[in-house]
Amino acid sequence: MSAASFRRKIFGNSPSGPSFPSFENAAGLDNATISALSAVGANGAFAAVNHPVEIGSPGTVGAPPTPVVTIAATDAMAAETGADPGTFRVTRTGSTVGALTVNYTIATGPTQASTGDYTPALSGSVTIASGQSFVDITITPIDDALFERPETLTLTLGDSGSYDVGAPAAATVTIADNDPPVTRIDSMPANPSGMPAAHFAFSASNAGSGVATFECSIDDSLPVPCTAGSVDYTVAPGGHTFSVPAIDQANASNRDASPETYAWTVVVPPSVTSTGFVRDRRTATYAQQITITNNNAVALTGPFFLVLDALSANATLVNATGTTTISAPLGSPYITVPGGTLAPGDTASLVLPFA
Ligand SMILES: [Ca+2]
Ligand SMILES: [Ca+2]
Ligand SMILES: [Ca+2]
Ligand SMILES: [Ca+2]
Repeated sequence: MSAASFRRKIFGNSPSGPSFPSFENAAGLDNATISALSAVGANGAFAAVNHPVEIGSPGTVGAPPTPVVTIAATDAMAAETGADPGTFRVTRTGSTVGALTVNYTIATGPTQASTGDYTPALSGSVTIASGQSFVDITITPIDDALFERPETLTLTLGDSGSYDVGAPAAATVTIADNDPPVTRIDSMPANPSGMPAAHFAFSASNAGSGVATFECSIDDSLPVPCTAGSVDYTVAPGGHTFSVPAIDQANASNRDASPETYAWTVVVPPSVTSTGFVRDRRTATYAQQITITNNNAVALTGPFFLVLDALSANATLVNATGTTTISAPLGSPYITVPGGTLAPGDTASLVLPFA
């Protein structure tokens, strides 16, 4: 029962006529439409001392009760698709006479929507009009192109001298995203590559606040999760294809419809054969013919480096490119065969003259 005080009133003689009804005002409303009549004994209605049928009703003396304000999300789900709005309702108790301005704060943080995610911009206060017990705040998502997580907009009521904050004091609208992640391959092996090891790194190129996961496939194998954003393979010589789509972690059906792919070829070094040493009687020098064969399905481009690891004694290479003196068995001497392209299956020969 609300705080109230009563005064005993001695009524004088009542006018003749029918009995006077009383009214039910248990809520203590001012200027409210009377909707129910009271009988003596109900809701504090009493009979006048000097008249058997005249009754009175208690009234409130003093200030009306402070209104209590609450907030709720009457439409908690909003979405970029179709500009599906979300709505908060701020409600007050008690009298609806006079406007009431209510303050609120807008939550911030990594999971919260920001001002670029919805319209209109919220001011931090809203006014319940005179005669109204509530006001609605409706926001409409902005259909941007960013890949985002489901973002929340949380409003929390702030107290003021004009009202008390009741429960619930906070409400949340969630904005569903409609943009799948777009896949980007950030690092990959060279093409062609002389290395069997292949490292790939990838990411979502239209990254907003969304969290992407990935599925990797090599040479049309069954895709497997590669959530770390990178993957390593060891592959045989030959042609290979890598494929990866980015997927919305919050909604697996929201995936990049056109995965990124990368094709590359792993090559083996050209094979090398040589003749034995042949002595030229006129010049009294020795020569060795070297043949290089490209056994790959792709062309190889020089320069090529030939390691001469079978020398049994020091030798001097005459007119060779890159190195003139070969010392053995010190280290691994090599000569450079200059640039040029070896088509698949092609051979190239050179003669190494030794002094
Ligand atoms: Ca909605
Ligand atoms: Ca957005
Ligand atoms: Ca969108
Ligand atoms: Ca978006």
